[in-house]
Amino acid sequence: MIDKNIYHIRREKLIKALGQGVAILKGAPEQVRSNDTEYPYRQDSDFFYLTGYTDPGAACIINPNDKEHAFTMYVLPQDPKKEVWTGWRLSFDDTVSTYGADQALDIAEFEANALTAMKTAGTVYTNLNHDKDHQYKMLDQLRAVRKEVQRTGGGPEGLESIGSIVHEMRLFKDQHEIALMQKAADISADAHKIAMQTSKPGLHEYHLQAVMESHFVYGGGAGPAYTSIVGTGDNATVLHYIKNRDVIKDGDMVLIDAAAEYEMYAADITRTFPANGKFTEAQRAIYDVVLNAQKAVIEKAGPGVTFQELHDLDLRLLVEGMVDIGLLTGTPDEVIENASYQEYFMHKTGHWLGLDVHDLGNYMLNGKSRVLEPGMVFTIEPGIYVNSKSNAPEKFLGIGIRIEDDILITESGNKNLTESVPKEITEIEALMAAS
Ligand SMILES: [Mn+2]
Repeated sequence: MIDKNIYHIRREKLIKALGQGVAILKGAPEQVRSNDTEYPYRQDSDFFYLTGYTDPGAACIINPNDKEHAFTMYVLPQDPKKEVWTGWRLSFDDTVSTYGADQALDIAEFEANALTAMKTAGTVYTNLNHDKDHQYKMLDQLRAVRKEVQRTGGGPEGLESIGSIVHEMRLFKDQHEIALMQKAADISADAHKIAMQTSKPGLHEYHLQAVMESHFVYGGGAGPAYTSIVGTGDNATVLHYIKNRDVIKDGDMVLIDAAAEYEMYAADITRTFPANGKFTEAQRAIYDVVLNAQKAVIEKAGPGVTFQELHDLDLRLLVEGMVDIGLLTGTPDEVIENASYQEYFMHKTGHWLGLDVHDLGNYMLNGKSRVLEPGMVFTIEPGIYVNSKSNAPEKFLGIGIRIEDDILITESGNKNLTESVPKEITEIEALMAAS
């Protein structure tokens, strides 16, 4: 049962921002997987955020200039023969009452009505996602409407991304969203603990992927929020390693970056642990550097701090640690200046998290790094990756470590949504020894 009021409040905010503009939005298209079968359907995040609608074949027009029908949903009409194959569809009346629309119409009427709505709009807002067919169609219609403007003097000036309004809204999570994100985090946290308890040399990377993804679904999630990364040994040093086919070898570290999507919201967790349950000295040395940086950055995260300040602290601590253990030479200042750290740490400290795992919203405002505010959720995920081809001391080769948690900014500081997954060496070793 969807709480239509949540989406109504969001549309009200959107309508204020639209001014004379009109939002003409299309749901995500279905994607063919092979021949006549499709990938599991997932709604476009912006479309979902404003409507709560998760089925394929939909569109909507949010038009403040239409006093009677400010919010019109366009959906697939009922068709018993097709519904037997793909699932029951709501009637137009039930669509209106379920989603709080002012009217629901056949999707076949969408394009013509979009054209009409454009004629009285100041600016036309639409989704600029991967659905290029929709965007070309919108441009065609805009061109047609602009021709008339020559004579009438009215009409839209241009096409703008709905993201320019909605992504800023999505950056601030309401209580409803935070509850869903906590649930996604909890399911994912449990799955990480299961993976640690399952790991042993001789299994394959995919065995750990399997137990985790099984738990994502068992826990009520839709499945992975992004392609699961389970990398052992040198594979852990490849940032987006997703093959997950290798044997887990004794003495390897296992890096797992995997998390569930729950009710459209993503979690994003990385943990790294020794395959056999005991850290070697070299593994412990690098791990401590990453963990120390990660904990310090979490400690600092709170209202008033900028995203850049978190990254600067992260980089400083990682570099100091890498110099300390002999992974890098020179003073920390020199290493930061000459960027030699980039051999081992080559990504940012984190990213926004929400409906999308790499959630939308700007990291910079007016050319300056964004100041954190309550309701923002993002990851903190320092890492050190020493691949076997690098110039590091022998003992460090083939060790990749990342530790990632999901952080909600609160009035007083922050809340770590994923703190229930062990990350202290003693905790990890204890959990693995007990299984
Ligand atoms: Mn991440």
